[in-house]
Amino acid sequence: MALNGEPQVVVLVGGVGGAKLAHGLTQTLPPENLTVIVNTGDDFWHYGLRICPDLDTVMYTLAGVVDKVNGWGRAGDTTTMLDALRGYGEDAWFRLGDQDLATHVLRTTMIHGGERLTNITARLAAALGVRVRLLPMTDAPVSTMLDTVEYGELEFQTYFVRYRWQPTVKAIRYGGIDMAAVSVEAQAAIAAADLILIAPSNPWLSICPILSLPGMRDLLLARAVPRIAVSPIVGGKAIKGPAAKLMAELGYTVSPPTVAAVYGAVINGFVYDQRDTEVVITEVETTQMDTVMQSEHDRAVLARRILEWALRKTS
Ligand code: FO1
Repeated sequence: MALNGEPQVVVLVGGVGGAKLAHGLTQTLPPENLTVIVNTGDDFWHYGLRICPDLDTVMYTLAGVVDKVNGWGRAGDTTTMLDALRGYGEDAWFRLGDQDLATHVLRTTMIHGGERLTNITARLAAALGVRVRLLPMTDAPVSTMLDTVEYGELEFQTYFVRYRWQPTVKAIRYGGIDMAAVSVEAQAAIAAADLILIAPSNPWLSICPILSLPGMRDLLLARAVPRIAVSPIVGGKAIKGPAAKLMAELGYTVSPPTVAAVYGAVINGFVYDQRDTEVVITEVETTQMDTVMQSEHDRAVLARRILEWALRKTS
């Protein structure tokens, strides 16, 4: 426990779904008690800029400036630059808003200046008023690559945005992962955590890149604290995005037990939705809740219920 008597919580997240749970946690915990570790496997270079979509989605959500319709990008953003690119005949398939561009320009400038992504993120997040600790999973470049039936191997954003996650996926790899280290900041946060959460993000596209960092699983397993994942599969479907489609393509049953099995020994507790009535999971302690976060109130309620359950249970 921290000096303020509240638990120190680390949450592993991807983009939109993870950002919602992280936001719910900020409504329940003091900012100094929360560390959000974000997937960076979806980062890429685009028009010479380093874009970190999941990091930015979480940062904008926690700063209260996210576009609430899309769940990513900045609210009220314009697309003057994008329209100008199209005027040059560019396809411009990745919608970069004008305000959002400022984030990428600054980040890229700092990267070229030799700054670590961890420090860059801290500076950008602080300027936007984010008070919790927001950490990229690593400072090294990692690229989630999808081997598809239709197009061969695709970089994540090409698969996800350009082809709207329609290609059939045969295999996934995390390029550069062997050379990527868990940052000292992420290591310290995990070492000090009273509770480790895995958000209802896509297991293969958002969470497994984090868990695949060299040493990460051992860091988590070394902590005799509740380590709890929340299922992103509700009623046989993904709440958002390609999780269910991907699961089926990779040969798995689309169900909460598959998610729990993918995390294996990394978790000792699992939350799945109350709508899933015929689920049997024996390997870890489980509980059911309403996990669908439609409103900001839902986020706070889910976050509080998870904390109450996690801190009541023994690991
Ligand atoms: N998602 C889309 O579906 N279409 C886009 O054009 C798009 C642009 C975009 C720009 C900045 C940013 O931070 C995120 C953006 N996203 C877009 C979302 C993002 O690519 C995905 O949601 C995540 O990478 C998946 O976790």
